[in-house]
Amino acid sequence: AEITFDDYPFLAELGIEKSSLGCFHGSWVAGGSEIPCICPHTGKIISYVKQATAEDLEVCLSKAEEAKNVWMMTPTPVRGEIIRQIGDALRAKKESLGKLVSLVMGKILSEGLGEIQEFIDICDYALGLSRQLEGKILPSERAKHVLMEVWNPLGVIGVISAFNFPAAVYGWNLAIALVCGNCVVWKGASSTSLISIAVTKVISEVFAKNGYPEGIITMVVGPGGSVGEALMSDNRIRLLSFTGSTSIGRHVSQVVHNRFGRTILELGGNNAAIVMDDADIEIALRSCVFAAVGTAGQRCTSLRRLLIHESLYESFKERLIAAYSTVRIGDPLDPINLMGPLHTQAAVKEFTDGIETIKAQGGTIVRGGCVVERPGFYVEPTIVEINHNAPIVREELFVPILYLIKFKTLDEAIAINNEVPQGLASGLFTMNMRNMWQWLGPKGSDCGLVNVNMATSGAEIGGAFGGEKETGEGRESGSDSWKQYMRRSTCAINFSTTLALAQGVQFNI
Ligand code: UN1
Repeated sequence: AEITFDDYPFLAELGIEKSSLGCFHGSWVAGGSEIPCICPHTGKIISYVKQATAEDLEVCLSKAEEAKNVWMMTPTPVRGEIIRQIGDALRAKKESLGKLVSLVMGKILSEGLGEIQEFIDICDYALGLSRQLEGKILPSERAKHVLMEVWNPLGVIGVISAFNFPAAVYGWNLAIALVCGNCVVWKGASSTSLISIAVTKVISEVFAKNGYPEGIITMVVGPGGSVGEALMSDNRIRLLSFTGSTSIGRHVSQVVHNRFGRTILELGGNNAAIVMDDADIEIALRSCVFAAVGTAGQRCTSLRRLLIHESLYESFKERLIAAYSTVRIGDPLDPINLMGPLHTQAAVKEFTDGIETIKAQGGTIVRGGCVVERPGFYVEPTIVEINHNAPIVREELFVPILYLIKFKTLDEAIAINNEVPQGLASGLFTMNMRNMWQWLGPKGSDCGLVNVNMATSGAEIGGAFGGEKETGEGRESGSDSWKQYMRRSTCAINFSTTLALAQGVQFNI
């Protein structure tokens, strides 16, 4: 079955057709096989996309190599102005793009719109950066010498993004990479290819309108095995930013590092929040429900493990169960709903398999646990009581299953927070400053995102986003993440009339 296009006028507004070509390098092409794009709410086909081949990717790469000569020589504030225009073009289409994200990915409209807002925000941020990408001048030990740092673009970078943030994660990488003077080759998730296409249309128009060459931004929809591998192994890609599973990330890391390319890896999370006995319970409750149920548990920052102090364990559990019951599930485009479907049928299987494993490992389902009998890929948001040592608790299930774990002391809770292989997001609810500073310090949370009175999801673009351990490496978005998208030259300059060697070395010829 297929959807009726007339029911979704925003598709036409965004130039989406019944059949699209999945590669852009100035023109739309694609020589590969066709894949359907499925709506997770109904299970119906939205439209078809023809995938790119390795040959199509090759054209993207060679055009990018060509275009970098223009883009990297464009003054940084002028690049900033182009990014400002990209932000404005996204603002003009925010409503339709947000709806497309909801239709294709399955997240509720408010989150779909939020994702486009995140893209707009990072454009604003990059515009500001365009006047601030700064180098240092450092003291030299030699008279009349200067040590200086100069930052230059890398050239061409690759972005492989995931289905769950089909626009924003590209946005973080794109805006920062562009302001730094790089061309960007993007491979989004195949199942969200309509979003890659719509976003690329909006952005490429800005470059074309300003008379820039083709190839500054290019895009491919294609199989990981051929197109993805080609992108990873190509020496022209100086930096590859990859978002996805830890197992694929491990492979990406090996391939890219084997050729001494750089990576930013945003892999699995297994995020915990700790509710202390002195917490503001209202804030803790609302924040944890959003983090666990929001995006149907399909954020890498979603709350997976909720650690509750023993003194309020039972009462907090009851309130959580009650709060879950108020979460309306259904059509993500209907604003009445707070939770949409899972993204694919495979995710539903991950959920049902996960529930079986949880039961086999001694877990108890205290709420939910079932597939919702209706069209589309719906499951119940689920709460489980389980021993923190159960093997399943160390894995990331990318579905709305929340583990409740009881603890006695903060030391014990921090140890549980840190005992999993992943290290992305974490949150502590407390009103006690001693607890807070312990949490933020060397013996506190070992994650990349360490929150207080806030659960694990919903980071702002101004900070550096990323994790530790099996979550990968590198940071995206704000703070000084831009440095990863540039190469640093340390420049030693002699303006004296003699030759002086460092460390006082004498070498008389
Ligand atoms: C992701 O799930 O891949 O912090 C990214 C958040 C969002 C980004 C999540 N701003 O939850």
